[in-house]
Amino acid sequence: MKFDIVTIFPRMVGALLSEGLIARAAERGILDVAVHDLRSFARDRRRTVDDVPYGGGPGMVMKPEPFVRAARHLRRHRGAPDAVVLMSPQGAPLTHAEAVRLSGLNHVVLLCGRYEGVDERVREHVATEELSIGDYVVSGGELPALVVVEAVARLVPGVVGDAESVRADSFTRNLLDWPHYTRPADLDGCRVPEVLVSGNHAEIRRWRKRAAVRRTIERRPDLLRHSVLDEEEREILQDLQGPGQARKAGAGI
Ligand code: 9WO
Repeated sequence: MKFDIVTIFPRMVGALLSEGLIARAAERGILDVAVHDLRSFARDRRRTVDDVPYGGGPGMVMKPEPFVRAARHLRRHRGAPDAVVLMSPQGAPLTHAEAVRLSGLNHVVLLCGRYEGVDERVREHVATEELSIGDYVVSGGELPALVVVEAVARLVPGVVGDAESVRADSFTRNLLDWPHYTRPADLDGCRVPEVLVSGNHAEIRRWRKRAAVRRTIERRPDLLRHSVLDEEEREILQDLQGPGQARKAGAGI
């Protein structure tokens, strides 16, 4: 799978891509992630990418032409993309389902904005879609674009060594993870749950399922509606939500 990231901070983005899972997948030829300096698509000597807003107001707006030229350049040199994504707080929320959809594409371009915003015509004529990573303020699209690359790339076969661990990951099933422990078994009196050191694998499996279902009930009851549960987990859910169980105030389930 091929990603192209367009940004005024190519070194910032490149630094995060040069280590870890993504870098290893790129070395192995499974991923091709390229970073492009938006300023190199500016035409003036100063390499200007922003301008004052029409209608007045504070701050600067990113000019459309560098994005238009970047998209043209990428089309010519990297091939026609399947999606051109503008990272934006106005975009559709990034979810596991969205990541799955994008992981089925061959070539995705990610456009990163800065300043007060991006000229609306970039949205309308360059981008094919907009994605948000959540309802909070960040200063630009760079970290959000990296979040998208990482969330999507992990779902590309071969990027994560152990396919089972991708399948087991929480949001594949809309169920939160169970608690994890490693040595020591006793940390200044805080002991690892006895069942995990018992060697009884059926019991361990059941304990983990119960812990995952309980956590989802307590922390993310909104997920539970979409959870994909096996029969044992459904029984555990019924048991935990049974008539004898006080429902958590405001849990919304
Ligand atoms: C500022 C603002 C102020 C009051 C009310 C709403 C507001 N939204 C913004 C805003 O969107 N600022 C952007 C910050 C302007 C362009 C650069 N910024 C940005 C954020 N680019 N991309 C993101 C982003 C955030 C979350 N997910 C994906 C992209």
